[in-house]
Amino acid sequence: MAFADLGRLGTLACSHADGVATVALAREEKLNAICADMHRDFRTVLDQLETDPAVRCLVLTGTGRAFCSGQDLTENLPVASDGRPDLATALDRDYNPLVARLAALQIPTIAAVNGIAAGAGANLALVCDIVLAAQGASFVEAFCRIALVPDCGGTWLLPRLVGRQRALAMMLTGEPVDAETARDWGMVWKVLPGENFRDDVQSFAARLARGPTASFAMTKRAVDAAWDNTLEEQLALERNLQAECGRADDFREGVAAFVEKRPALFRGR
Ligand code: LHQ
Repeated sequence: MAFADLGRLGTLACSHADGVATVALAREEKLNAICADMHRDFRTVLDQLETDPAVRCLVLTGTGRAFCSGQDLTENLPVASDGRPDLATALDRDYNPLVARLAALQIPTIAAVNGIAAGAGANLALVCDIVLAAQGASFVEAFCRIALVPDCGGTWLLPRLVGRQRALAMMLTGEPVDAETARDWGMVWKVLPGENFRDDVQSFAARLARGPTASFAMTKRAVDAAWDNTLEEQLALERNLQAECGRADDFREGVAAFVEKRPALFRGR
């Protein structure tokens, strides 16, 4: 099976066009709250995204007026032997693998935040490579409102994007941050008008899907490794990745296209 064959998959609406896989959270009545069924559907989708060479960019978005309201708070969570909620199991089994697999994808990932992104929903957006937000969208680190710590990598991602103070202020107050502020703080790449949001996102994503996918994957790897590397280590990594790019078909095509004054036709290899 290919990603393009998935179609509507329980709680996720999947579509494929021009190398772009779009996965839309589809539980509108609960603002796309994440439930156990959605985790099951995500596992199926990720199996395809990780292996389907026709997919060269992922767009994660929401149906209806919200992006995602985080964990479905009306759903029964795992229970420990003493009868209290066992949130570690929810993270070990569902959320942490989801975040880790999204972060490890070898294609550009875009969060198209069409409306409110709360709790785990906000942090799922931030784990994507590029966040596009519609005017009127907002981000809420809602965990403090129910006496939880931010999860889904939020405590790792948000301070890196906006700095410690803004991250902590969002996490300790639970105040929503609007799309324009999120852009000014570095959580969002661009804010787009709401009317044509889905078309504009598709055009942007299709441009990335036509790009040199293998070198994009290496760029992601280099940027992610940089957090823990010295400059010297990073220079060595860049050297090795550049050596690999230099041997690839897309480099030859990129240079040929430049010399011939025509657009490059990258095949992602
Ligand atoms: C919802 C939800 C929702 C169910 C709206 N669940 N129904 C990980 C591991 C394990 C355990 C715990 O958590 C986690 C990670 C997390 O994500 S914790 C954080 C969970 N999320 C939240 O705390 C946010 C809860 N939602 C809200 O605060 C508001 O709904 C927001 C600010 C998102 C939107 O507010 P409004 O625009 O005013 O909409 P609304 O509140 O009226 O919601 C519309 C409907 O959606 C409503 O249902 P109803 O039947 O009354 O129309 C809500 O109950 C439902 N809904 N979020 N997470």
